[in-house]
Order: sequence, then C-alpha cells, then structure tokens
Amino acid sequence: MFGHVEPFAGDPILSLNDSFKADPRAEKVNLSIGVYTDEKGRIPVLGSVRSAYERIGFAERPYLPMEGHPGYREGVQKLVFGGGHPARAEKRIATIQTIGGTGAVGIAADFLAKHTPGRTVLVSDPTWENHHGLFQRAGFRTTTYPYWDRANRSVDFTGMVRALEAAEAGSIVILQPVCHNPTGVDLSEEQQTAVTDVLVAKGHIVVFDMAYQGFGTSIEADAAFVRRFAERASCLVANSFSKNFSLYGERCGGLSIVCRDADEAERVLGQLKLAVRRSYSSPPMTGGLLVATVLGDDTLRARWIAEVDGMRTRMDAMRRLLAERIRALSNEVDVDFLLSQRGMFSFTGLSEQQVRDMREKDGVYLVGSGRMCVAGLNADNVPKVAESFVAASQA
Ligand code: PLP
Ligand code: TYF
Repeated sequence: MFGHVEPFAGDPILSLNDSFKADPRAEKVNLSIGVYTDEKGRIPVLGSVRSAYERIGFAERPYLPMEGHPGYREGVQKLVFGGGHPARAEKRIATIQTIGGTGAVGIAADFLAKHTPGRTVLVSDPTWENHHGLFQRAGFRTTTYPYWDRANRSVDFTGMVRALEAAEAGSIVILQPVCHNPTGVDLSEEQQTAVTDVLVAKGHIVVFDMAYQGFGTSIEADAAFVRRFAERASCLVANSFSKNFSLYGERCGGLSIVCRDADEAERVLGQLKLAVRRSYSSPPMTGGLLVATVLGDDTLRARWIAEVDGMRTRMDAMRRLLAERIRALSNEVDVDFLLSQRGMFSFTGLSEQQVRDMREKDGVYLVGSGRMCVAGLNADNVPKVAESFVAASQA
C-alpha cells in the first residue's frame, strides 16, 4: 500500500546534530544547530522559568481554548508590540498561542492560503529553509529576494529593495526583523524605514518571523522594526520563545495579526481559531503556563529579561573572544564579520569544503552553508575553534 513512499532525507541541520552526537571524539564542538548553550555547554534552565514551574506545579489539565492561554496571548502582545502600541490600544491585534515559531509561521501560511490565495511568496536568500517548506505546504509558490552580499558579508540592500519593488503588488514577503538566520546580518534602522516605504507602497503582505527577540540588542530594541511597521500597516508577526526562554522542547510561540480595526481583528481571530481547530485543535498547556506566568508577573518578567540579557552578553563576548584568538593566529583572516553580525549565528563565508575540513579534521561542526552557531562557543572551546577556522580558511 505504501511501497511508493519515498524516503525522507532528513533535515540537514538536525542530521548534522545527530552526526555530532555520534562522533566519538572527546574534543568535538557543536556549532551547528541553533540552540543556546551556556559556558559549560549546557542548555540553560532559566531561573525565572524554574520559579514559574514551581509556582504552577501540576494540577488539572483541561484543554486550552483554540487561541491559547489568555495571559500568554496578552504577554505575547506586550512583548512584541510594547505595552503602549496604538494598535494594541485600539484592539486591532489578533494574537494566538502557537506550537513554537514553526507553528506560528505554519498557521500564518494556512491563514494566508485561505484568505489571500494565489500570491507569490518571497523569502530572503538565504533563509531558514522551513519558510519555503511551510508556505509550499500551504499551496504557495515561493521565490527569493536577495539578502546576503557575499563580497561584503553584509546585506545586499540594493538587490533586496529592487526585488521587492519588482514583485507583483500584494505579494507575501517574509522578513526576519532581528538576528537573521542564517546570516547574522540585519537591516539598519534607515534600511528598515526604506524597506517599509517600499512594502507599504506596493501593498505587500508582510510576515515578520521573529525567533530571536532579545538576542540582538535588547528585548525592546529588537522589536522596533515590527513596532514601527505595525504603526503604518497591517502585518503578521510570528514569534518564538524557544531560544529566549530556553524552552525548545515545550514548543512555545505566538502569531499576531495587526488589522485595520477591532472588528476586522475579531474576525481574523475567529479564522485563526478555525485554522488551529483544523490543524491541532488547541495548543499545549504546560509550556503555555510557564511563559504566561513569567510574562504576567513583574518580578519574574524582570528576572527573565536579565537572563536574556545575560545570554546575549555571553554570545557577544564569545564573538569577541573568537575574533581575538583568530587574529592572534593570523593577520590574513578577516574576522570583522564576527563583530558586525549579531544573534546566534554568523555566516563565515567558508565553503562547503572548508566546513567539511573543520568537521573531519577537527570535529568542529558548522552548517554546510558556512553558518556558525556562536551560541555554542565557550571559553574552553574557542581556542580549538579558532585554530580550526584559521587552518580551514588558509587551506
Ligand atoms: N523562524 C526562524 C527564523 C528560526 O530560526 C526558527 C528556529 O530556529 C524558527 C522560526 C522556529 O522556531 P521554533 O523552534 O520555535 O519552532
Ligand atoms: O536553524 C536552526 O538551527 C534552528 C533549529 O527543522 C532547527 O532553526 C533546525 C531545524 C529544524 C528545526 C529547528
């Protein structure tokens, strides 16, 4: 009956993570999957989240509503848009709790497939691969806009704007507002404004995918692009708590749709609930309660923000340390990109062969595209990574 079923090659990043685990070398270093590990190489349990866990305990577990926990949804809105955003005051935002950031993008794609079908979807080149997959699954054709300027290891802003201007009016455009995966390069504030002008003029439907809020500059500053955009036009915002709450396996995310008025937002919320009902009925409760408890309590929230600041500061320090160590080994290898890029990832510019060399010779694992997860660096492994990087760069 299923003889024709083709094998699944696996997700390249998750497969690489499996290869890392199977690698018998003691000195191996995992800089592949986008997971933050602390100075000791462990996925942290945040103190704020542990306190929330103790507070919620385990009581009865009824179904959550289709749209999720009310405190969670309120927390998402305040975090993403800020407490005083006009769209919030005007009750123009429809927000649901989702199954991670992936679930948010998936429900966004399903919603758009039903209500704005047949449009072209543009994603950055390169991007998180699932942007293509999730929108294709929903029935869209996906294409790309230029983003990465290989020569300057920065944003190809001219190419990006040109492509957004050339795209058919009303296209769907996916933007990562901060800590771009996989390149680590973001638009400057001026570039954000210029892109917003083009997007609004063309009537494009913008889907922001914010998976790393707090890992760029701060929780507040990282949301600035989204907040300013939402003052000018409707948009969709997917957010993930996997990284900034260190709650990968709990699958916590949110989807917010900024609408024209409260009546439209009410109807849009209804359709989001329907999309959830047809997909998985309602989101899971324990992760939802953890996030809702932290975001809903001033003390826990402040503690959480300090913990996010701590993760970001550590990643920035590791970027500097790696750059220093590489410079100490060689003047010929350019390390400026490590310092100008931000968030969990850096695009190194290394070729697939160079990445393979690092993996095979030294047990240092990067993604084949040359993406390095700087959140996997620590004081113990930086010297080895620096040596491996220099050797591969000069090979
Ligand atoms: N969007 C981007 C850009 C990501 O990098 C990721 C995951 O790393 C996601 C969405 C998915 O987030 P989650 O793990 O919460 O599903
Ligand atoms: O880019 C990454 O490493 C993260 C983690 O199917 C991830 O997005 C990778 C693959 C995947 C889900 C999450």
